[in-house]
Amino acid sequence: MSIQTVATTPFAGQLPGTSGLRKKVTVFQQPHYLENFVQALFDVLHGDAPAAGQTLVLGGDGRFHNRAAVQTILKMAAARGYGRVLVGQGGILSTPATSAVIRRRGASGGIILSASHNPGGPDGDFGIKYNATNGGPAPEKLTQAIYERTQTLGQYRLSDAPDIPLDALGTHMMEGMAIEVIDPVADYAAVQRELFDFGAIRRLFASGFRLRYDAMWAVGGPYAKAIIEGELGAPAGTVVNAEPKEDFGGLHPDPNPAYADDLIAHLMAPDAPDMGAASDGDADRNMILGRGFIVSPSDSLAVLTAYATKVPGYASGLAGVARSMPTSTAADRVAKALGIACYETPTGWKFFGNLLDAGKATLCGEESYGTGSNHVREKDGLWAVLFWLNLVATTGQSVEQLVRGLWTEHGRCVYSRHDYDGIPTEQANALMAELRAQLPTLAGQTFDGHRLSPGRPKTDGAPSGGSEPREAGSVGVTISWADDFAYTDPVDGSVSQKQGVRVVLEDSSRVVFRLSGTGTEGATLRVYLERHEPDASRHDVPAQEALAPLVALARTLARIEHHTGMAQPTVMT
Ligand code: VG1
Ligand code: CO
Repeated sequence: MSIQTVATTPFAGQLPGTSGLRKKVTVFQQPHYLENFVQALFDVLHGDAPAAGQTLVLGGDGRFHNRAAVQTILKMAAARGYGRVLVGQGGILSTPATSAVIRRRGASGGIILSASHNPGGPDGDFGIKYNATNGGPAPEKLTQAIYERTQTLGQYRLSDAPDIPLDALGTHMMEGMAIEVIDPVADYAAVQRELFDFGAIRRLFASGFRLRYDAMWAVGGPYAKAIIEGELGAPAGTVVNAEPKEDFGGLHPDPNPAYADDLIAHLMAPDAPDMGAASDGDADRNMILGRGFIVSPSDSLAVLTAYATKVPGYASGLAGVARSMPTSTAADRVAKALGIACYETPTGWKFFGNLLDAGKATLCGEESYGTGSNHVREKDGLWAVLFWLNLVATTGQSVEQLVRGLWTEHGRCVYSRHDYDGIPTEQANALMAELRAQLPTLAGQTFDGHRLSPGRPKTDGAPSGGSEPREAGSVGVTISWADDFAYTDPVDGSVSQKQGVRVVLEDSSRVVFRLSGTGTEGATLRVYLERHEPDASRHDVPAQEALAPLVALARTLARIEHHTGMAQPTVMT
């Protein structure tokens, strides 16, 4: 065994996006591609010094290329002088489990191999990201430094040791570094046990409560099996599609109404179970359903916030709640009623880390099916399912009743996200540039359902939408304000600009536009739509119908069809 130095040249584009570096598997399979990124990471973390005595956590969502990448990273960590690597059995660790292991074992950080909700397999996507000592995703300062290092890299170092057997628990040595193959579930399960009333959930299942948990052939399966069926006594078969596959069965492991159609069909059937749930590729996302009822992720965060004190881990109350900017304002309304702070951050879990570390927020959530708390520093799919189970068990209310209670008290934040996938990057950039150029003149403009026109200057008491009568049930048609969201981190003062164009109407309805930072092909435009409906008699109007006037405004304002050639979104959630 010896340490080799390999000459290399920089690759363009190794800039991590919303959640790590994601590229096609074929890109990661190029000689030196993964090695360059990992060397850049180690150089930024340790400078010229060895990582002596430090512990690294390593694992991934089990997708195609996971095993090969784990072996490469072990050899590079050995060359870097790490004292110990904790690697999940079979190279597997879910994203929230990695966060839990880093925190519980006092590791200096961890590497997660995942492209999360993106499809897998030899033609699919692969990804890598680094989580720091607090267990959370590397902040932008760090990802930027890694990127800069990738652009000047001339060599990397790795051991020429043989591959390590990963399928059995045990410890191996490589160049003086200990490699411990750990149970991927143990630390994670210990964290959940401290938070939830497992006894109450066990009694719920014993009373005949039926759950269908769809792990989408991804890494959530082993965790859900061990905890929900194993510890909580749910009948065998509660967790379906539970075995992690390298290509997720050829499906998108993305729990939303577009890709979890099988689960939705089960929950809409006459003999539907009481609750449905799903998690994504790396098990940090969650989708919650009641019998015949789909819970919007923004509502889920609001319900968890409202009822948190029913759960042992949060019984003493919440310090605050945080949501990503495009997530609906339902949580804000609950926070206000509870008298706690609500923070609005840019999209991506890395922005919650400081708020959690500083004790400013206890719960966090995103509209993209992500919810979590200060128990780890990642969103956590199974945690959200356990939270809902605990609430159902202790309140005696169904999933639907819990959400309807929220609506009755605070009104319904009708919400949808429309994605336009696979837009040529230049066209997507042109669309955003045009939107940004309009920002200074948008306030006061009116929209009649077809076109925008400069608003009449407001006079006292005059209806702001012009003299035409509004359609019954139409949204407010005058733009109140518009901007490009910028965030100043309240803890370290770091500033993140251009985080999404917000257009807010006089009745507080909202349209937000931003480009995805997780895709690997062209660009994805995300259009987020929100409208508050206080009138309970209108709470059952389907979201797409209630939001149709806002959709028309969004399409006109951004000239979506002109720029993309698309008359309809690819995915609506
Ligand atoms: C998307 C979501 C964002 C989420 C991110 C990572 O990012 O919008 O809310 O944090 O995915 O989720 P973007 O930039 O594509 O909109 V995961 O589960 O893929 O790590
Ligand atoms: Co994910």
